[in-house]
Amino acid sequence: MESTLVLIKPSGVERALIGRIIARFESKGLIIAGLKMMQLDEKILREHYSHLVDKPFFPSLLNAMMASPVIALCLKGKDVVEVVRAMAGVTDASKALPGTIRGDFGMSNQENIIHASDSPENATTEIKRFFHDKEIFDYTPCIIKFLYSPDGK
Ligand code: FUP
Repeated sequence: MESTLVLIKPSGVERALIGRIIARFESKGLIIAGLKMMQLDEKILREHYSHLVDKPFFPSLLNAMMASPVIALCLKGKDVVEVVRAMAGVTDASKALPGTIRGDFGMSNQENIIHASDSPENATTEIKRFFHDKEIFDYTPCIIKFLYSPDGK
């Protein structure tokens, strides 16, 4: 089964949306394989957002991401990277569709509530960046047979 990395950003933590966001993932049938609160620093953010370090908004993005602790989640499921990106909505929350997390809870391009990995390859890298191996749990919830057919579809 595929895994992905989600961060509930300071815009989600400070606005007291942690429970509602995690509830959406649970209700969808995604398996929570890892979950923790952590304070990000410049080192990990320069790595995580290496594709953006030269952008004019990068200093502001750094401040926004260090404004409070974040919640890191490792979620598992069939095609979970694509599923969670769809649940997140487009980057600019003011343009994200109603029904998505950014669309329902945000109005900003930067303060856009969550991060979600954009490919299975990046998900593998990002899970390693935010979690130690022993913080990822391999278990099968007893509801699994009501989430998927016997052939995993
Ligand atoms: P996403 O994959 O949707 O998280 O989007 P990006 O990797 O392109 O951007 C990462 C983060 O940079 C966004 F979540 C918010 C921030 N950002 C800005 O602050 N301003 C911009 O114009 C674009 C992105």
